[in-house]
Amino acid sequence: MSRRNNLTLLSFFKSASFVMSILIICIGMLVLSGWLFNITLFKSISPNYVSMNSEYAIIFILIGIALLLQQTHFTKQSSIYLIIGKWIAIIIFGLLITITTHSITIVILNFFLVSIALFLVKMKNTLYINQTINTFIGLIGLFILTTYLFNPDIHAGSASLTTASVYSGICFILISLSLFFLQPSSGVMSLFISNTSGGSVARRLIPVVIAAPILFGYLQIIGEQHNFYSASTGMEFYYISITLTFIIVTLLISFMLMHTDILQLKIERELRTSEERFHKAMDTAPIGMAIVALDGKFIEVNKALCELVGYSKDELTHITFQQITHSDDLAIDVANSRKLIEGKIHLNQIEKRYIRKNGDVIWVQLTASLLRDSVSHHPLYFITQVQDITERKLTEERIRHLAYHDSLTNLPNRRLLLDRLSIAFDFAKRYQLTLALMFLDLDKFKSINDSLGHDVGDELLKAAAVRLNHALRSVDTIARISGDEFVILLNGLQNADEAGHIAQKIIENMSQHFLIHGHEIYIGCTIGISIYPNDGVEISELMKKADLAMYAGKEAGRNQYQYFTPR
Ligand code: GH3
Ligand code: MG
Repeated sequence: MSRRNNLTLLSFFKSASFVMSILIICIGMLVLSGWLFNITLFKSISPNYVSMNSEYAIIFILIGIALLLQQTHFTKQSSIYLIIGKWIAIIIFGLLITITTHSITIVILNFFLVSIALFLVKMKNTLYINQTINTFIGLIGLFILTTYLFNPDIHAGSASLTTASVYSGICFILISLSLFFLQPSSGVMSLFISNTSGGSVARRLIPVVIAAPILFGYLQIIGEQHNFYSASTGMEFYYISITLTFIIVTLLISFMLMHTDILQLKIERELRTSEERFHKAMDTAPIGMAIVALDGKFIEVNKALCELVGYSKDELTHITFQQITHSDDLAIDVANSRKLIEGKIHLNQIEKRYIRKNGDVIWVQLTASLLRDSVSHHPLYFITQVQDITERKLTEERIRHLAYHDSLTNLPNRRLLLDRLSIAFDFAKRYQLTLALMFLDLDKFKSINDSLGHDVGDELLKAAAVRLNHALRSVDTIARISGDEFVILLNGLQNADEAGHIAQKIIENMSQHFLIHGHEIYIGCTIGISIYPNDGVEISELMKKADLAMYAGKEAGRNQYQYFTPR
């Protein structure tokens, strides 16, 4: 049963209780007016009509009013009605004592119970006693009603079974239900609307509770027909045993329901506290946490996650994790989520990037697991933990950069060059491409150091690196491998001659003056070129040959390029 249904049912019970109280008053008024004005209407319907005692009718009216008064909400202002309601219950009790002097019947006993129940209603700690008494009143009401209904001699005239029984029976059932419905969400009543096992047990007990008094009513009629109760003591004995049985049945049912109810309340309370504890823990957790639906929607998020991604809780619960994941990391994240659902993995642990609300990219370590239904094992949702690792990632990135780059010029170093060379050579081998390797050394660089100082030398190296970089295409690699020595890898050449053109362009470029710290510096460079596959197919061989060609260039007067194999 959904929460909405429960609420409709609750308001239905409340209005039912109100209607029943009115009905009790109406029946009381009807009987009373019949007595006052001596209406013979009923006698025409049933010749052996015996009216209900007028005292009973007055009591029923009072009960109805007491019930109505107690239906007002228990607030400071309305508590006066509750008190009046209770006083009426006491008055009924007093009235009953006077009636009891005439006779003690099952009806009188019931009236006593009703007044006690009315007194106890809405009192703290008496809920279960009240509801036990209510059940009992209902059982007796049903019993009275069924003894009348089963009576085959109804028209032949039976002294004890009269129309009065019908009124009493109906009224007692109405009182019992009305009292129950007064507190539709507490005590035993809560079970009738609960969708727990306690609730289903309670609902299944309804037919049993109704069947018991009907059976006893039937047994009484059978007993009477067969003169089973030969003496009046026999009848009394029967009533006493029924009453005892009802008491036992009522107590048993009440105890059972109370027990399940208390257990149920305890479980609910424990669930609530554990849920509260979970939310508190989640919200105070220093790392980002989220409960994510299978389609990726954030169901619940904590403060830390909101701060991490820069969205408010409300904003975040309206978007999916896919929407804030960096597009390069999306495929792996989605694939892993699918594997989690399929049960192929138990944990999705990846490092990924989120795009913050302001557009910044952050790195996070994501750990996601899947929560499944404990019974059906159906996937319910992901539980994810998100840790900010941007700082670590940046440091790692910096370290990696340092390991592969020259710190002065920021160009690739020998290590990265060798990596790129091996990739390029593999590629060239497979597709039969021509590569060129150039060794470039600045001419008379030492003299700059000596005349203008090491710092100016450094700045000149940096400026030369920038200029070289500009002269080349993005597919080419330029590395600084030592002092004033650079290596250039030219990819995808049409032919070996192209390398010479590029070398010439570089030499012309480099021979333009540099302006460093106010000094106009002229520096040339010499380039040695080896060609793959013409000069060799191994990296070391081509490196060596380019180096040799460069030295040949130096010997030949510098500021020029030389092929290892002259063209
Ligand atoms: P050549 O034309 O024969 O190449 O003459 P060179 O003066 O350029 O001599 P060589 O290439 O053999 O020497 C390079 C010099 O570069 C050696 C060293 O003093 C200097 N050097 C090496 N590393 C650095 C550096 O990081 N900064 C500076 N400023 N100078 C460096
Ligand atoms: Mg040099």
